[in-house]
Amino acid sequence: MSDKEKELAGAKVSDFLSDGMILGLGTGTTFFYALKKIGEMVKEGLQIKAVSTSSATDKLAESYNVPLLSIDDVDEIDLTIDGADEVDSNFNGIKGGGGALLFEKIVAKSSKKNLWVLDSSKIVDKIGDFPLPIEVVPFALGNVFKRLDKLGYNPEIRMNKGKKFLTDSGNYIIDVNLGIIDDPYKMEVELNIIPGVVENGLFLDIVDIVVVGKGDGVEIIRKE
Ligand code: A5P
Repeated sequence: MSDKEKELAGAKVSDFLSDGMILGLGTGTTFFYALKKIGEMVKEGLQIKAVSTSSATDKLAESYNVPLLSIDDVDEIDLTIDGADEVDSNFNGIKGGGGALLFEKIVAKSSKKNLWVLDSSKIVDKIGDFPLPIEVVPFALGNVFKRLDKLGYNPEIRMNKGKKFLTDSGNYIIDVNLGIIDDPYKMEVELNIIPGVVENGLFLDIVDIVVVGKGDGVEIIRKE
């Protein structure tokens, strides 16, 4: 993981922005650099409005004077920019390392285009090495945990400073350690039909453009 690569990828978003756009704003340490660049461009006169995916991004966007809209105020988002935890060659990924997967997926699926900014460590042959986050309503936490354990998915309740990590929706997160996910489409359905599961961090057929910081440069990979 390299901060320089994150910064290079984040700054490259300038190539994809134009006046009048409605943007989706992701969450995370790589997206931070993208938002910094968006903030600079807004300061220089870029006219955009944006929908945020987390309370952390709300605060940052406000500090950069990026005008925010509620998702209810927009029919469609032109471009959502976000980070990711892993991406494979089929443009499928895992997200939610920062815990914002639910709002991120809602915003991503309401967008005409999705662009991810990454450092080069996030590109993998097959996704699944990164623990897959599953957002669960509090009532079902123990119940869902037991089901995932029985399935052999090595669940762990996400913690933060000694307390259970709480999402912006007031839910908890269980991370499952799967190794390699051979069939992510089957896995997505299998997880989301468990009662009490709100969403999982598999982002399949969502991203269109991946901007990867690589050493001193940036590679742009587009889905055909
Ligand atoms: C937030 O919940 C996540 O989906 C992030 O977008 C993802 O974890 C990537 O974050 P970093 O850029 O901080 O690694």
